[in-house]
Amino acid sequence: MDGGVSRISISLPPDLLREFDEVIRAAGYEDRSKAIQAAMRGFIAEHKWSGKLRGTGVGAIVMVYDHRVRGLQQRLTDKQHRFEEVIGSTMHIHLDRGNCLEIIAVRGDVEEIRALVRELEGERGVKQLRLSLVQT
Ligand code: NI
Repeated sequence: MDGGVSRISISLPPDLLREFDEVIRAAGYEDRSKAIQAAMRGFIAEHKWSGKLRGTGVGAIVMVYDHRVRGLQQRLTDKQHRFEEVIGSTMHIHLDRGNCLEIIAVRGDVEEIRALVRELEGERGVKQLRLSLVQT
């Protein structure tokens, strides 16, 4: 299939699509397909790299979420308590009326850290989440 294209159909929350369109317009992308290709390449690179890590690591989870989503703050805190073994400390910054930034310092079993990330990013209202990890 060299040079060919595959067409896919995906389902998205309308808010996510609207925000994506705003961002790609500001970034100068001519169409969604090109922007989604770039996003997918970034995603693949990030996961391929971090997916190779085994054993123990140290790093940080950087997360932005909307604290106005009902119960979200409580659920995020509960989850962090369940993973206290890999969390060193959490810094909370109130960004504006609605958004909070949390920087969670992590260390320990990489599988456990990834499990924490999956739990957090699965919550509605979590707008962005990045994991930076280095092997120890
Ligand atoms: Ni806050």
